[in-house]
Amino acid sequence: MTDPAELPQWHALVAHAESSGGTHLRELFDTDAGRVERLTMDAVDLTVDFSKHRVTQETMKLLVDLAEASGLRARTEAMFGGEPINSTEGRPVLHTALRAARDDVFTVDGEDVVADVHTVLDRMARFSDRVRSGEWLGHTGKRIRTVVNIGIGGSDLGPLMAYHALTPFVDPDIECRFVSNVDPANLVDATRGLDPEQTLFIVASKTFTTIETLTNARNARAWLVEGLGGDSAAVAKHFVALSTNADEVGKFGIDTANMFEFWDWVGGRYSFDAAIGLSLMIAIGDDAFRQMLSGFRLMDRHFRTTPFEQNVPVIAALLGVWYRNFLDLPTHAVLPYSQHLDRFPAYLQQLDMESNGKRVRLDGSPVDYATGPVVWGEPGTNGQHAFYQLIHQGTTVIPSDFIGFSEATEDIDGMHDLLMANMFAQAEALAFGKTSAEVAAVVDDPDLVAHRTFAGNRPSSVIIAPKLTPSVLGQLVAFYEHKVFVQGTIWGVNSFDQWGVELGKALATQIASELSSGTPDPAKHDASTNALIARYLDR
Ligand code: G6Q
Repeated sequence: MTDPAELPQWHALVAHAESSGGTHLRELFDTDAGRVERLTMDAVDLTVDFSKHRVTQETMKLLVDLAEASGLRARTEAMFGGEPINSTEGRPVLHTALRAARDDVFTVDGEDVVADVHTVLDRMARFSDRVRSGEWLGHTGKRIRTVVNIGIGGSDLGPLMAYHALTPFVDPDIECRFVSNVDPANLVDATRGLDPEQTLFIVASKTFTTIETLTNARNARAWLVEGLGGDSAAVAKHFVALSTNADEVGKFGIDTANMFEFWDWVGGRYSFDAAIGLSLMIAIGDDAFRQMLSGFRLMDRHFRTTPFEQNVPVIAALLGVWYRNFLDLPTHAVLPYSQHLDRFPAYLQQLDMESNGKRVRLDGSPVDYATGPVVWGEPGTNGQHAFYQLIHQGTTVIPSDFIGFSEATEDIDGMHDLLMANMFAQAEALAFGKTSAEVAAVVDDPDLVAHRTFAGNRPSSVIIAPKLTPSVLGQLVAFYEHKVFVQGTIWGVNSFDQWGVELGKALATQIASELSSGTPDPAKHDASTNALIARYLDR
């Protein structure tokens, strides 16, 4: 397949970066009066100010040329058209069908899947209504007060992130907790203080073979049965499953009537708008959940139909490619100015790094250019008092996304203005800095001038939406999903597999049997691992 680094459009960007990549944002703003208007774009309810990026009109044109040359249009249509673009697993990639309207059509092997999607959504809605209203009763006849989602990776990060994000929409009578880690502390903490009679466990696992999830689920079942006097019939009213694998769900002992299915054309990290979102739906209700889906759908339409020059996920992706491949910047920060988005950076970390952390192209040939960046972040303003020092004055330039909202979901005495003032100030300071002449004019001690100078020229996007509603959350997530897809397309990698997790899993299974039997098998490992195992067993 085509090596993108061999394309003339790539070479043009290399040359362009050499000749103009260092131009300071101060100069870019001083010489281009139309810049802010031209580089501020709308997508549904999101407004994104891309003007503080180190790009000119020429840069943007060359990047769009690269997108065209990469076959982005054809691959986008192949994704929406249900073609098996996840070629290493031979599967279509149709998370966009999960938020289809009832009369939309998405086909897999010639069969429309939208009716199936809505059948499951309607079942989820009936179930969550029953739990929320108190009609669904536990084994001893009491209503459910706590829902514990047991899942990991894509079966955890999405519902957890969204549950935090939509806190103001959560039913105060039902609490959700999340167990993911095989560290026993996670399950112990999540069940602490809970009444088994009023607890519902949701076992969320696409494959239903994930060791962490099944281990936690088995121990949760033991906790429940013991708490209910040893009656294993209690499982029926206290365990439901979210999975593609009915056989394994049945073997675990959950009635498949209490299983909410999804399909192998949904990747784990793209699945919380499918059945994996059941805990969220119970928390916020069916209506709010569907508003979230409509937000996803509106962003899908923006992505599929808007010309590249105004297409917000495409532009965000191209800027990321510009920094990663042409200005050699290895990381990307996501900095939400919203406490409710505290898990959003972690969620995006998986979405981006598991999707584009690849070193071979679709055809298996090695890449000779950088692919996915390291994605990281924390909410502001907290990050300002911790790691922003490095973003402002460190030796690594870190392109950043600031995310904020015009209106607080719940304000107290103007606090929201202070929050947003900080966000605007950070983006301004990063871009324009403070010159040594400006510092010298106000600082008495000349020895401090260098320390107090800010070079600036540090790029960021500022993403603003009216309010963090379910619809806006859907829009934000779909925006990043499509951004990641565009970058994967340009790099020619498969953004939908994750073979990188396999080797560690296989080795852990081997070592787990050595630890539980107390019998190390040195022939299986290197000297360092053998020494660590021996030390652990010598406790
Ligand atoms: C996501 C990955 C991975 C997956 C977990 C859980 O895209 O595939 O994070 O979600 O490994 O897998 P199960 O849902 O099958 O338990």
